[in-house]
Amino acid sequence: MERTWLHIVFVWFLVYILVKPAPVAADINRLNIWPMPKSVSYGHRFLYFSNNFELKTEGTKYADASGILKDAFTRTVDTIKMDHVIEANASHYDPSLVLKGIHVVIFSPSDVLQHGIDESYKLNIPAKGNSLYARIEAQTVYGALHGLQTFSQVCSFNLTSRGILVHQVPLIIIDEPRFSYRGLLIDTSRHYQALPTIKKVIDSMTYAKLNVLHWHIVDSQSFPLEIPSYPKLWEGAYSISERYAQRRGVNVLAEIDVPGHALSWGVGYPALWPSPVCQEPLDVSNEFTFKLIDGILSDFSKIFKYKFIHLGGDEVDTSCWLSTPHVRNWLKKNNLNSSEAYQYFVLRAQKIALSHGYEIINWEETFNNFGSKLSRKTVVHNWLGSGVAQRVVASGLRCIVSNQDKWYLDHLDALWPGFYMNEPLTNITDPKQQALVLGGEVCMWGEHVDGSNIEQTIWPRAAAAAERLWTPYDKIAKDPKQVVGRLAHFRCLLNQRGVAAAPLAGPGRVAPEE
Ligand code: CP6
Repeated sequence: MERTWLHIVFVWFLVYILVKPAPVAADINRLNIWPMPKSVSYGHRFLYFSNNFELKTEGTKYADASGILKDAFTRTVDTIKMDHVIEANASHYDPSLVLKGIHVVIFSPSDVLQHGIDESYKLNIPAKGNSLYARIEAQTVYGALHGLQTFSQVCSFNLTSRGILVHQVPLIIIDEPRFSYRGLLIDTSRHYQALPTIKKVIDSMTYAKLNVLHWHIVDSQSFPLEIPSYPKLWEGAYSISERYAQRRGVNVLAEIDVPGHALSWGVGYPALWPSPVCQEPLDVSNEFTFKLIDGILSDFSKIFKYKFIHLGGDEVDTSCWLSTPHVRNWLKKNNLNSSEAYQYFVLRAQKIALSHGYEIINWEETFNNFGSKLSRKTVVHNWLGSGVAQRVVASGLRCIVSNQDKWYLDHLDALWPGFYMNEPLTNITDPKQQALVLGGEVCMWGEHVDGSNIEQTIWPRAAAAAERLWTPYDKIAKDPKQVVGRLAHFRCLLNQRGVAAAPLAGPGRVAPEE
């Protein structure tokens, strides 16, 4: 009898071990930070996230007069409380271990946001002690903001304890971006984008540590922008978004694309059109064209404090300049053919931008056609194909990578593994030339998106590029399959934060594993 009971217990024990259900939710023991930091050392213990989680700033050199840190801290706590990643097997925590808050120490007093500022941070979460605080150290407040984002990703809601747990402790992270320019293009010309939509895009960028919003403000289709010097161009406001982005560590790169892609300018000022049947490129023969560009850039310089301005210069078809009599006469008088006139236009616009204190970004056609004539303060923005970056940096100019077959979000059939695998330094081996590649940018052209679908078109693919731009090369997975679970987790986090990121799986896609 006794032997039979023992037998039964033993058999059931075996059955339990063999058929124990697999955890259904995210594996809390996997480090689910996206983008992966430069250096991480972590344990497998848990802390309770205090109900009165607080910010301490003793010893900091940064006064936070404008409340950037305080507001970011409040947003972080709100976000953590919204994130409901429920994990299955966090059974071994000690309820007496409570994380009371974060102690943030910033060494620079300045809150100036600019290209190339120090974005590094250290995050340390101890696992033992009487009074437990996480600690973030950073040179600038914007580095500290990245630290808060990373912190939010090691917190999750636990169903068993009905509270938030901080996991992977003890945790020590030392982090900084690989590239200083990590951009996302949005296009407000082809479809109207409401201010709340743009603000939400900015918020979601900070989750993936993207730091440049390239705002393709105007194009042929519309001029949704107020220019105080030229009131007939007025249609909408932009200063609020600029400030909103700056407080979140996101630079705003404003673009006015000239001389092509500018038909809409002539709706209010028809003199900018060479003729009623030739409405673009802008009239190169008219002084008013350049006076107006000067007025726009003068107004921009009061609002857009990023050191770069984007002057476009792409897809310029000059054929109707030649068929417009007064422009043709002007070309003849100045002894210019039409491609020389295109060069004249771009270089003159560059000089105007320089006179307002800006450095310039131009699309790659300008480099391909007259690269040696461009201002040395030009950054060439690649979009046509690969190989250009190599030639740009060999010529000593700086470059941003966005090749259309890899990083164009409006190519809806382009899949996230392709975004993940696009390497900006392909075939660039000389460290001096590598340093001229400022980074890259994913482009969300607006022909097919508006507020109804912009989020799921940007995410999660932009996140794949964000890791490529943030994480050191030697820590980037060689095979996207190795990161699919972690990316699926990040996508889920975006959903919980109210961002409609699309699923990773689908026909031909690498399937999520959770
Ligand atoms: N608008 C402007 C666009 C594009 C460019 N400039 C574009 C071209 C080809 C593709 C996607 C977008 N819509 N102003 C090129 C930089 Cl495939």
